[in-house]
Amino acid sequence: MGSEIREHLLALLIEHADQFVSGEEISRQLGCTRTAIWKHIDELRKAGYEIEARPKAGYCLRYQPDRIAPEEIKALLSTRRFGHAIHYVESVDSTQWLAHQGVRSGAKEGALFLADEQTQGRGRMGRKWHSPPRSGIWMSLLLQPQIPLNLAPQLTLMASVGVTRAIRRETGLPVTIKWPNDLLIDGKKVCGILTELRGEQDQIHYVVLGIGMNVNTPAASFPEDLKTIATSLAAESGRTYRRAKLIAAILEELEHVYDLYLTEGFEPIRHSWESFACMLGQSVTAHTPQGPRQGIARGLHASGALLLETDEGVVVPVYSADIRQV
Ligand code: BT5
Repeated sequence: MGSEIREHLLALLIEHADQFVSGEEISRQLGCTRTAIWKHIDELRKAGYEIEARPKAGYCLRYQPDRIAPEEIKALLSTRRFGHAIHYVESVDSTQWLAHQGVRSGAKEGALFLADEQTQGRGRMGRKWHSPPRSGIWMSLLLQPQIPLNLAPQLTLMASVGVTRAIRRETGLPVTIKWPNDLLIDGKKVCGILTELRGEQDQIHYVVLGIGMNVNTPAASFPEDLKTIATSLAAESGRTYRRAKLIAAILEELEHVYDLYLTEGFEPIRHSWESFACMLGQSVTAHTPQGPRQGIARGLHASGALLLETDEGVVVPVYSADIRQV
């Protein structure tokens, strides 16, 4: 109950940031006493918010720390279901693990699991994902699409379209997509997407969509092996971003693109994906489990596979590979 009131109070202060809201108005909107409000203001201050209090004028939010606790995100969210349930922890091995656990405890589609730090963040095929404290977005979203198992790879592409739109909308940075799941700025990786699913026979039980994004990470702080291949939104733009605002935008764009996918299928997603793709028309090497293949990246197959035109002029679909520009 207390945290719900605090969520409302924060939402109200954020809505009127840099303006005074009277104690009377707050207690009317929240349906609680002036003493209760004072207690919640005190707690928000302890969490790092600067809230000015003036007799007669009321309360005014002067500074918000870059927190990603549920109330921060919910105050900015306008989705119908994504992110309505948020499970936040300060530190965890992997938010993917939190989400799989969440399903066992009854979490539903749209539930979000996020952390300020991951100690064992993971990428695809057992690779590691560097997830230092408070500088990025490390989150996992639960989906339960009623689609056949063989269409699951389309979900990663769908997600990369949604996340690209969110970054472009919030930052104006020229993010592009490298097949299948890398979001790049100027050739460097700013975000990766990991889709893990559980299913049986031909039916998907659920999907955990993991999103890792470097937001305020200073370029110099990346480990040596990432310095030349990774970047952050802040490193590219020279300014910092509020992670809660980015998360709200990601959830909104993801919900929009997911609903489009469920109602109209993959075709509109395929078009958007191609408009954001960074290597189409270029010579690439696809490092597949069967060995390297060279060709020109031509676009997306209806299944989500990458279409590669070989030297012999034959167009072949590539289902699993790491792509490098030649
Ligand atoms: C990915 O794998 O790009 C998927 C990353 C998904 C991370 C999210 S965070 C929330 C959720 N919880 C998790 O535990 N995971 C998900 P892949 O395509 O395999 O790329 C991994 C490679 O990217 C590594 O081998 C490094 O070369 C590079 N890399 C690692 N950390 C990075 C970072 N922070 N920024 C950019 N590149 C990174």
